[in-house]
Amino acid sequence: MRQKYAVPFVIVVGTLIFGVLSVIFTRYPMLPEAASAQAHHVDNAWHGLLVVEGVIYSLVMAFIFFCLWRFRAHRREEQGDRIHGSRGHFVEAVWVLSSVALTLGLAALGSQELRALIRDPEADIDIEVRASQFSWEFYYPRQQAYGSKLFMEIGKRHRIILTSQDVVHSFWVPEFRIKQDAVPGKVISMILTPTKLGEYTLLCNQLCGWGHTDMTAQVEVLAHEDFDKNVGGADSF
Ligand SMILES: [Cu+2]
Repeated sequence: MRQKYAVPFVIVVGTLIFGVLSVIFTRYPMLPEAASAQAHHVDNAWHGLLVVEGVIYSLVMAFIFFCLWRFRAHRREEQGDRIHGSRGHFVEAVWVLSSVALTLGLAALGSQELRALIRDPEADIDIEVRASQFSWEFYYPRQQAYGSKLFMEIGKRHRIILTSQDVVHSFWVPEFRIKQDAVPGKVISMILTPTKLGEYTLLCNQLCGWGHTDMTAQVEVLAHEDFDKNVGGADSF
């Protein structure tokens, strides 16, 4: 295959590879179901990144296949054709400038979604979440109730007020997407709005000691009446 076929080859084979990747990622999504109002901001950034990475990966792989074929060793030769010279400065300039543009573009996309996530700090329900090696405790100041299971009300904005008693932990419910570290000596808040009823698992997502993998808690998203029943009446649950 001649060198002049490099560009059409890379475009055609790259498109094929990207097509296959798109089918795989669409049929087997990597993210669990989204169950919070904030999730789509994270998903937008994730999918944007995935598309950009998919395009670059496909083009690079297609170019590698072209080079493997074009510069292979022929019979009785120990080495394939040597590459004499290159487009030098032009190729380098294109590579550097497109990398800078890509990095800035992705940073802009990420910061736009991040700004949308932290824009409105108003909340309907406050929950103090205390992390310690290796358990979680939840306290509802308005109801003066506490417990080891996190109850949330569907459609309401919850202010999760995170503290840690010892080392750095991290609050993460994969279906809600947002992850926030709990840092000793600091009070850190984030807003979560669950949008689907059901049970989920809260994981600690920061290696915090021997019991780290067991540092989980049940999360239940309830309708208004059930939430009041579970949190309102009792001092602890
Ligand atoms: Cu941990």
